[in-house]
Amino acid sequence: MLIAVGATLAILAPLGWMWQSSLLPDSYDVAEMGYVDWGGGPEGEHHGTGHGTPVKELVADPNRPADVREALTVHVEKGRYTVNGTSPGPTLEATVGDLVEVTLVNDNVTDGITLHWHGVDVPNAEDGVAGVTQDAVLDGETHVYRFVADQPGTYWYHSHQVSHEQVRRGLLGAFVIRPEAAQPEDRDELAVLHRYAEGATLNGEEGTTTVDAEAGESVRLRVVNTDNGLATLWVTGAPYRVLAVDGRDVNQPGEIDDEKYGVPAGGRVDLGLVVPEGGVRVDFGGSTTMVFGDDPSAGDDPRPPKTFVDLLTYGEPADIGFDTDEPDRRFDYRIGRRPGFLDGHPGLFWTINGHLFPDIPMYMVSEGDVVVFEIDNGSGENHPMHLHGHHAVVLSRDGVAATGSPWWIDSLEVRDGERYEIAFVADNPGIWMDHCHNLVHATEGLVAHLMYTGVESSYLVGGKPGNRPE
Ligand SMILES: [Cu+2]
Repeated sequence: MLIAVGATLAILAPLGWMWQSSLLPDSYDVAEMGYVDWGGGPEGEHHGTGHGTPVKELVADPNRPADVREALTVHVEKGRYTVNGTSPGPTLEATVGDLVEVTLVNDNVTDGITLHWHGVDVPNAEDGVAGVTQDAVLDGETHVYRFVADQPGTYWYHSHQVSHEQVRRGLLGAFVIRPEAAQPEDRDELAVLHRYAEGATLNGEEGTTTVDAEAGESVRLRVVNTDNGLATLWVTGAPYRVLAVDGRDVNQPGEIDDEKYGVPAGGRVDLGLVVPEGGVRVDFGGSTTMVFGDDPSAGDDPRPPKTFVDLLTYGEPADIGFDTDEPDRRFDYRIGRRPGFLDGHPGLFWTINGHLFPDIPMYMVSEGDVVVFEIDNGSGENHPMHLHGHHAVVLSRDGVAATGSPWWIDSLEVRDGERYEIAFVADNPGIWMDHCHNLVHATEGLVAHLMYTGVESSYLVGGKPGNRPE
């Protein structure tokens, strides 16, 4: 009897301790959670103790007038979010160099909302992460975002408050930054992929979207994956090129004939193609389709090619502008999975370097550092990893060096069993989320942050605004 009680206690006591220690306070500073990882670089001022620049002061030039002004009003009805009455919301457009000013209006969302400019490397206070870079914008409130659209490309905006719910239910839209000079393509088309409760859509429409294009026209097709999983696309009737990935041009992209392409969750790709006599068709996972001119498949659903385009070898090498041989910081982002507690709830949760949220690394950098991350996924599932505020270049996958065009990403599909090395220059001070863009996984603990020395936090997760970034 005593042995049984002792054995039970031996199991229950540590479990009780694990449960207790997983409980999150009502409000907390992400900069104070977990442990500090200096990545082998110099240890600067510990965050939280210094008198650094507050996140809220990291803004665009407040004296510069806006070139583009928009107002976006978010409304929720029967669990469906709209922006200015539609979902996807209106496509924002700017020309490179414009100062963009967006006024977000919360019409009736009781949880509060924010806007994150996915892939646009904005100043930290404009990044739209509730509890990290701002407070959630509550019912009846407004918030103004200001930033320079400094890189042409395809981006999108979405909520980063209760994002696993609000994004899935439609709080999103595309954002296109055009180059100063006219593009060489005759046509510029957008394909925003989103799966609502009713099914897969393309620019909000189910099934086939037909574009009335003539043979000989060249097309830039901007594909935005707003879902939680990889979007697979393939082209029938003509070869295609990958012109840009995550808002960065591919150097000398070659013609692709018989390969499909995978867009990670949150990622974007610009495809280039020329409409042939007889038309061309793009399939997105089979249930939505875009046809230019006639449908070349003539009634049959074309089968996807067997292999994916591999960006590790696609295109031609070019200078990336910095040296990655001796980085200032080198970090591990090792993803695993194990049973445990998250805020008192038992479950199977993601780990980062063996730790469960919130006992995870705070990756510390200083401005100007060359930073290398090794992302290693041994978790049993794929993870589309998204670093805010920066574009990183892929150095290698599973130890094999990249030999194609510089492969710049803000959203990277890291399949189970894969190991990537990526590098970037720390040139945008702040506190930046570095998380999985399968937003359900983010709620299951796959969230860390990159923080600059000399910066201190301005906001708390939880608290009165009920900030819940995931
Ligand atoms: Cu994930």
